[in-house]
Amino acid sequence: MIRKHRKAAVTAAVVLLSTVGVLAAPASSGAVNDGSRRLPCEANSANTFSLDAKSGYVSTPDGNSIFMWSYAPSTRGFQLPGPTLCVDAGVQVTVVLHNSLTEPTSIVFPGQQHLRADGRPAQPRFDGTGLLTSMTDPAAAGGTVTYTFTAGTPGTYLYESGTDVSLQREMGLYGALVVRPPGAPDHVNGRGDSAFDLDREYVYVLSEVDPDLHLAVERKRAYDVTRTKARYFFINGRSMPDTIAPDNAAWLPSQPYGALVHIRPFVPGDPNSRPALVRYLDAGSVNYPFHPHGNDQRVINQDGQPAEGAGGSDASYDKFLVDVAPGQSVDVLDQWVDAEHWDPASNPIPVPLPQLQDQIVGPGTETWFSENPYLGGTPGELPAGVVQNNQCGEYYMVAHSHALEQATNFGASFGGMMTLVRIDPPAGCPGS
Ligand SMILES: [Cu+2]
Repeated sequence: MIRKHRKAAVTAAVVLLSTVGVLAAPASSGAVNDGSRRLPCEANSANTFSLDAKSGYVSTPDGNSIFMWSYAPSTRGFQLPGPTLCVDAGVQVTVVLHNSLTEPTSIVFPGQQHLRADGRPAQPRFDGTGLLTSMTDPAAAGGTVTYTFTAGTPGTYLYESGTDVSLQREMGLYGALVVRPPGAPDHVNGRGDSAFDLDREYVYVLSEVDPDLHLAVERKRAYDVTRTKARYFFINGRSMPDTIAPDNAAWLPSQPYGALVHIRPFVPGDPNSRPALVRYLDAGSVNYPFHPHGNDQRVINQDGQPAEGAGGSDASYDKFLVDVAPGQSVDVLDQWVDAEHWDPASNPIPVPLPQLQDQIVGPGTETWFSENPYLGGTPGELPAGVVQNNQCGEYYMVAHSHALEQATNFGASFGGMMTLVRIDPPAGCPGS
């Protein structure tokens, strides 16, 4: 496994050079995409959102163009996934769904309470033979339905189609709903130990598509949703290397959300030193076993529930590979500790620091990767003759689905459900 990962890291370096470095040039500041920004999400004081179910296209890194359905914000164009909606727990939320598709569609809001459709308690629909056709009231083609609900407990949720689900989910009708604890947007839930850095908050909507099925739907040909074969695997509607491009990259007009995680190493005793937060959501129909290289992630919240034991005791836990099941959400904290602050006396797991040379993964003598949660190596410390290709001594760790067929673009390795975690030197990175 290690050998495979090291090989992957080499390729990551090549991909990174060509994508982060070069393509970041159009950014107005001229800075490299370092992934720092506030979570792009829709929020307003009325907690009212207008979504348009419509068709559009997404692009894949191998040059393909896939016909999709999604929930577009009514004020903007088509996007995949649907817009991330951010609300506080307990508030009344209104979602107006306009259906621009040619068949009925709906939205279900798992984990939310008191769901009503057009003012009436939401109801499932059945056909004349008693078969379930929709888990909630749909909007007819060209029609509108207004949903209201009370936002559930703090955490991360899917909103997705409840109609002809096998097809409509595959076609892309899903998005993320982030429910925050009132008055504490920088916490995942009501627990004090769920604090995170608001400039390092990421949603990963995981999904996959079978392009043959999408083409059949586009051309109105027959298809069989029980015989799909996924070829593309998305984080936020993008595949590697598009996943590490910035939010709203001009060359991905219908795929606005990036997935490059940016971390500053943890500094013990510094109240401003907080972990990054990744909110995983599985919008597909199979499990996605996701992991970053080099470090565990701390699972603190799942399906809108804190990892908590009896009497409110902390039941969060470290996990190397987070297996996200269909419909599930898992919220994790990401944190690295730099070598300077590594203390073998106080650390319960005495992981030996690798030699600088062992952190190098070629080709030749280039630095990219440490395979270790403890970072070493600032530009001044590098051995003689070592070339530094990155910006300021930062590390890049690969993070991907470990079901390796999900880390491909139509069978080509090192694509699909994969991204990078960037860890800066403790002092920060000038110019980023
Ligand atoms: Cu791996």
